[in-house]
Amino acid sequence: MSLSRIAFIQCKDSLKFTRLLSRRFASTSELPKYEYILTEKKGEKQNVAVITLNRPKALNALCDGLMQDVGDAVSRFENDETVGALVITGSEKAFAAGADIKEMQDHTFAIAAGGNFLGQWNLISKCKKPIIAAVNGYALGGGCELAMMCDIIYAGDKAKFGQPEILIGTIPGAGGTQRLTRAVGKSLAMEMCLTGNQITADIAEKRGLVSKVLPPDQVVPEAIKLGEKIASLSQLTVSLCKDSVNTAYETTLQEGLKYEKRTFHGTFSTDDRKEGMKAFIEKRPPQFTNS
Ligand code: DAK
Repeated sequence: MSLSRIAFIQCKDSLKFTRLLSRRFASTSELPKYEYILTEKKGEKQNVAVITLNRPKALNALCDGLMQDVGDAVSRFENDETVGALVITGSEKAFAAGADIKEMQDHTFAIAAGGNFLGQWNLISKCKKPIIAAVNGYALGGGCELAMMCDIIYAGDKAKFGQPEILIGTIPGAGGTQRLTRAVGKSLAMEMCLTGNQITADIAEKRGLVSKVLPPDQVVPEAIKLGEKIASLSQLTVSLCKDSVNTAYETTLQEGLKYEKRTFHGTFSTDDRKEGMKAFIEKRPPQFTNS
């Protein structure tokens, strides 16, 4: 009897176990077939990974299984040397309508606070490679928070951003009160978190939550183009730069400036910094080696 057959019989939650098995034996280059997401490599050089949330009947509600899929795919693409940037997107109707309320409804405080409840979420914000959120439709609650965990947000002109947790008796739990406040300022963040009011893509752009608003069918292609541009640069320098920008959220201005300067100095020990400057002076495109 095959290993997977034994697993099927022995495991109470056979579906979960089979998913684990398929991940365990899949190589980095060969991605497993996920239950809740689609993955592909796009761009002329196939160096942009696209993760599409694919749970349309629930408006991509972020159940634990979906977030495990996303976490697993992000980790694999992070370790895939051929990938220079990631895009996370959803459908035209919903990027994601939040964490799965049906899954959470019976949780006790002990379950929510302990164990590994929604434990995969942190993997996204810890990824060293740039992640672009390509948002169409609803980005609500955990959906808005997932987009904000990404490094850049492109939005379709019908996208809606909101933190409606207050309407179901709870508060944002994955950055809605923190990242949103830093992005749009206290007054608008307060209004959104205290009322559940949604904002349009235009307002989100005006307030700095998203960097570009596009017609819905252009959001993913433009995000991929942006990813290609980033992927064409030194991946080593890109990850240092991402780290330095993120440090702005974690520290004082003086400490941040010191960190930035040290990182800048550090680039002088890399081949790619030498090559970049040499290529500029020789008026030719640089050949980065990520070293
Ligand atoms: N969860 C589960 N199912 C959902 C859902 C959600 N968040 N959002 C939508 N659905 C389901 C609906 O139940 C419905 O399913 P059926 O009834 O057909 O079975 C289907 O998707 C279609 O939804 P509607 O019929 O409601 O569609 P409408 O177009 O009328 O309305 C809507 C769309 C997005 C306005 C509405 O569905 C809505 O208000 N959804 C809920 C939005 C919401 O409250 N989101 C916040 C959830 S709390 C954490 C990480 C994350 C979080 C917290 C902590 N840690 C790491 C600690 C996040 C928390 C949240 O996001």
